[in-house]
Amino acid sequence: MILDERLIKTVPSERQIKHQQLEFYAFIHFTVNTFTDREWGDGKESPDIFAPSKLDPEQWVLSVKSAGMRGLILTCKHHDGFCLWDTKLTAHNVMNSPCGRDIVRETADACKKQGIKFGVYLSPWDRNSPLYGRGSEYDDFFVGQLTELLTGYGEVFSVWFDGACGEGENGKKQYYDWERYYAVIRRLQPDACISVCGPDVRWCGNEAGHTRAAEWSVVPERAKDSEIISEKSQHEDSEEFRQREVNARDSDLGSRDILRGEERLIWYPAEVNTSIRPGWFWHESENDKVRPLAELADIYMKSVGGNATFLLNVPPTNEGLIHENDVKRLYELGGFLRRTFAENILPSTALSCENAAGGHGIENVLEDSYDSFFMPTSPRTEVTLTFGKPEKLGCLVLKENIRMSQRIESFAVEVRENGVFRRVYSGTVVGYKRIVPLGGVVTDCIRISISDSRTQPTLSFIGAYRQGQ
Ligand code: FUL
Repeated sequence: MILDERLIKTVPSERQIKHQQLEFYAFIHFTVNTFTDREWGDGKESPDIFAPSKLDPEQWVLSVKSAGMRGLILTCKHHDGFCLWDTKLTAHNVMNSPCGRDIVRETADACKKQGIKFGVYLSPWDRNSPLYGRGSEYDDFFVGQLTELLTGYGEVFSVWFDGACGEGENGKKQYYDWERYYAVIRRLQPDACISVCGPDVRWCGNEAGHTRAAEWSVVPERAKDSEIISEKSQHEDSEEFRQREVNARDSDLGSRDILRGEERLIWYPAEVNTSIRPGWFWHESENDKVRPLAELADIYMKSVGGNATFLLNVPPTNEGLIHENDVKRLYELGGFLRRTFAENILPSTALSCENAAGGHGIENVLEDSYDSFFMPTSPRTEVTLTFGKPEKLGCLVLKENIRMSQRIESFAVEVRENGVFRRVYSGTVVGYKRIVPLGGVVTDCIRISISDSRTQPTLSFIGAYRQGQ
């Protein structure tokens, strides 16, 4: 019955599960670029220009929290090499600027105080360091930077590396010793995920917020080496890149056909990263270009609701605050999510299913936990949700027990109207979470049919939500 043992033996690590459960978290891009109106600095900027007059990392944290985000990743050092913390390894840092405050410390503390996770972006490409391009001398310096960040600022949930690798101030390129960097991170922060240029979280392949209809978490190991996703991130400072979508060749990374014949499979879940504005850094000219609520809500539904996580960048201004237009949009997004998922009506719904395996009955989907889950005796099954009266529904949420890998490959949702079932959705991946939009359909009964699965499918949770007001 099992299609291929290796497929379902490929499961997430605990750190990957914890990371995926964060679902939605913020990127904060802030450095000298904020003051030069550029996207990439050249490393020659004077620390004197870094002078935010109203710097308030707690305002950043409160703003992103209002959108429902559960973590924040700060650009501790971008390609320009300017460090936002009190580092002993280079003078090119915030303590030698008019700001004079350890921004990494203040941000990590604000996250802790407000109960969200803190993560670090540290650019391996460093256009300021004279050591860059000098092999292990630079690796020592970079490992020293990692060590400061991973030992001095409390728990870190993500170490986010992009793949940009240009020339340093001496005109040379550096060949990064990734394995050495990874070993340091594992030793100092074993629970942190190493994202994008790392083994734990996969870049979705674009920076525009474009999502795949089928985003698999079990993929060939080759996905780690950029062979499938041709670039791990932006390699040139171009707006065109930031808007680029996934190309067709990359649209399916893990279907049964793709995995067939692959020797090594890994659990490598996707993260969708994009900015709330056109740029990663703040530009005054983009204050009126904050993305509309509908667009952000759509990316949320298709990323978090499409078996990926959502990393949304919100850049502070040169005053050191999130701009009021972004603050407003984040709050609106939070409101939209609170309304959309206000009440799960499943507990007062009659549930029935075909062929539940012993101990894995359908009632287990009421509790959102991997300890109790529904599992039928065969790869196909049908689950029926019968409401006491017609309900106007906004969406349905399905979750697999990913501790047992992802198994579902094909499913459909039908709604009953005037006694007749009508198919409103058909899909492939469920994985960690699938949000099925129902668009306000009025129905007294929903049928979920799983028509294909790698072996007996699991559902750890089902939620049904009324249309938000
Ligand atoms: C890329 C960088 O070049 C961009 O500036 C930005 O930081 C993005 C998230 O990653 O590789």
